[in-house]
Amino acid sequence: MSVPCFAVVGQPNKGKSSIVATLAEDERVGISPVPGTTRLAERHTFTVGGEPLYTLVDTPGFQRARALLGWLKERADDASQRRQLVEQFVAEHVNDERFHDECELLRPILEGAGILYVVDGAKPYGPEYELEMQILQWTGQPRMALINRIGEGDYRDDWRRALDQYFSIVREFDAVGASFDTRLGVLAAFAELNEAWRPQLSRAVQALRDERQRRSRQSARQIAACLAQCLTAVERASLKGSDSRETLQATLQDRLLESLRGEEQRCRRQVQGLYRHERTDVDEGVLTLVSMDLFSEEGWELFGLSREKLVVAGALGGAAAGGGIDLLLGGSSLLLGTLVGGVLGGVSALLGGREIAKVEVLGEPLGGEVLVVGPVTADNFPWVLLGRALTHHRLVRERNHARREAMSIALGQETHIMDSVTESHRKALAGAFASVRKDGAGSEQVGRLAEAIASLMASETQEHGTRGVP
Ligand SMILES: Nc1nc2c(ncn2[C@@H]2O[C@H](COP(=O)(O)OP(=O)(O)OP(=O)(O)O)[C@@H](O)[C@H]2O)c(=O)[nH]1
Ligand SMILES: [Mg+2]
Repeated sequence: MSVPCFAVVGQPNKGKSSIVATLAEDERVGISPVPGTTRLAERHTFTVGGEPLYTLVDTPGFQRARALLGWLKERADDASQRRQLVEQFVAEHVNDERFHDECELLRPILEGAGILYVVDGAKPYGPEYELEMQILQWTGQPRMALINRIGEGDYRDDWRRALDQYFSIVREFDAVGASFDTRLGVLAAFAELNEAWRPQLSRAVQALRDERQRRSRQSARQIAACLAQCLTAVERASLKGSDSRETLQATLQDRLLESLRGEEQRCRRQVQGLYRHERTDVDEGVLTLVSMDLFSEEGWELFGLSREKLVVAGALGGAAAGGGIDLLLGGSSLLLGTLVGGVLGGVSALLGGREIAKVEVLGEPLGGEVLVVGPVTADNFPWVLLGRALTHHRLVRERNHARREAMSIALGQETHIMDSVTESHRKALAGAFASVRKDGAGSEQVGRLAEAIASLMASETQEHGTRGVP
């Protein structure tokens, strides 16, 4: 069976390429405010697990609809000849620069693609559009119209009245902001266009749903692995060299922070990869707010490091780890915060004087001593990391592939993970954190953590549905 194929057509700059990018989940599609960006018809096939589900063809906009329709009308005696005439037009004008764009956009339709005609519902309707609609009608292919509003104006009712004359299905579709459910709705509407496509498109809708769940579960695993790494990370170096202990300790602390940041970055790239948003990752600046310094006070505040919340997190997650380690070290641990300076000092103060990370000197079997910095023992640390990871995941999951601007979190609007986590999730997570801290980042501990995170994500999705970022 051939893969259902749709040509996305319309005037220049109406969001055709944006619709292709969103529906095909392809962030490489060229989109820009400059009219005439798309010059050639280009196929984008949406696949899941290597299986092609449907194809969208991005096309250049109509440029000379009046001349084209004039040509057709001059030659048509009756309706039965219309399609054949459109074919003849394209055959005769392949090398005619004046009709380059028309030939490009008509060719995939004549090859069997369904038509998705895109208009901008923020701009007034005008009779010039009718020329295009007639040309499309003459191809005889199944047709559907999408009203994409670019801007504040609202002429949707006028558009509907006109489009209803030429298209069996008319839908509104926000190319840039459409939710996952809206996307599925459009695919279901495609299925109504042509009986033959129905089984494959139903399959595509199901595959998309399954894929979305798979991505969530995989993301939970990635986040769990990242958290486990961060909770167990240590840096060590021999005290033999010429550096003073203070200098060496500062170096190791820097290295530890660097490795934690690296771990978080790596996790984000993996999550974005799962959602086909690899490109967003290329520009680190794109994630400015999300990628804020792990150890700056703002970073902690972003996820609501208030005293009460800290107490909650501490009581549930950190009591065993914190107390146990202090005992184990017999007082040799130091307050990492006081050493890193003001910024961490602030955090440390909030922590009520408890250490942020372990620092100790160990004897080596062959003599000499090593300085070990880490792991981070602060109670709230895993919660902060998890809050950041979940926020990032939510942004990525809801982001359409037509968006080209930076992905950012509006500071202060984000709620703390503690506010939305139920008691049972909180307990499961706290237990999983404690077990990683106690027994290390082995597959059993990571698996347990992944399960707790996946279960939290699933409840979030149920609560928020598949709407945008809360
Ligand atoms: N706010 C908003 N902007 C949109 C929407 N759809 C498209 N745009 C913007 O409109 C501009 C044109 O979008 P494209 O998808 O490149 O339009 P096109 O129809 O493919 O244009 P050509 O290839 O030039 O024919 C881009 O700057 C998009 O970001 C939308 O739904 N909302
Ligand atoms: Mg385009």
